[in-house]
Amino acid sequence: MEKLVITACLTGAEVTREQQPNLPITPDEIAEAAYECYLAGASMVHIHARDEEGNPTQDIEYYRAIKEKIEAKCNIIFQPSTGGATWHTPEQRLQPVELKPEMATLSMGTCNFADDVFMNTEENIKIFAKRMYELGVKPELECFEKGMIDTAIRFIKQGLIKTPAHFDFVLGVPGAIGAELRDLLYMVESIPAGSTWTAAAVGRHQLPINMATIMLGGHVRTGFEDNVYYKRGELATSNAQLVERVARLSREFGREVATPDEAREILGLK
Ligand code: KMH
Ligand code: ZN
Repeated sequence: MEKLVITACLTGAEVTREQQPNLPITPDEIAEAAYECYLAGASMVHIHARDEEGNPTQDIEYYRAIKEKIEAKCNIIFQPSTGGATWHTPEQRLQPVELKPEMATLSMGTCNFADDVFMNTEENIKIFAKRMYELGVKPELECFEKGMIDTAIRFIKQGLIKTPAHFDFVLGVPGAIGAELRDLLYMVESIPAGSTWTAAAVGRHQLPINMATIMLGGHVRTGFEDNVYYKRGELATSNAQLVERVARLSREFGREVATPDEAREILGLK
C-alpha cells in the first residue's frame, strides 16, 4: 500500500487555550509544534494563524512568519488555511496563498458549522480556485458534505482545478456529514479515479476515522484543530502525541509513513 501522508492540524480557528492548554498560538509555538510533528512522522502541517490575543487571523504577515520559522527547522509541507474562521471575509481568507505555498485548503461549499454558517459561495470558490491555479498552489479540496465533492468535479470539468485532485473529507462537524464509517465510504467512493484523499474527523471520531483511513489507503489528518483529547477524559499533551500514535498504528498495520519528500511525490507537488 502507498505510504501514509500524515497532516497535523496544529491550531485551528476555534480551539482555545482553556480547552487545550498546550495549543500552539504564536508563530514560534506553531513552528516548534510543526517540528515536533515532523519528528513524529507528519509530512504536512495545516496552519491557522492567531494574533497576539490568540484570535484567529488571516493576515499574511503572521502566515509569512510561521512559514519562515517552520522552513528554518525542517522540510515539512506548509499548508495554510483559506477557510479561516467563519467570520473572516473572503478577501481576508485568501491572503496566505500569496506566499505561494505548495498547497492550501479550498473549501468546496457552504454548510452549517455548529452555531455558525461556514459560507463559501460558488463565486468565491471560483475566485479562490483561480488564484491558486495562477500561483501554482495545489488546492486541498475540503469537503464537509458529499455535494461539495460534486462541486469539485464540476470545477474540474470547467478547468478550474487540475487533476489529479486531492480531497480532504472533514467528517463530524455539527451541521454537516457525520463521521460513521459509512459516511467515510460514501465520500471515498464519490471522488474521481486517480484522486488522492485525506480524512479528518472531529472529536471522538478522530481516532476511529484515522484507523479506517489507514486501512482504506487514504491519508490521515490529526491534531488539535479537530480534537484535543488523547482518549476519553484525557487531554493530549501535544499535537505530536497524536501524530506519533497514528504513525505507530500505521506501521503496526504494515503501512510505512511518508517523509515530506515522499508526500510531495504522492500528492503531485513536484
Ligand atoms: N475554521 C473553519 C470555519 C480550512 O481550514 O480550510 C474552516 C476550516 C477549513 O478550518
Ligand atoms: Zn482548518
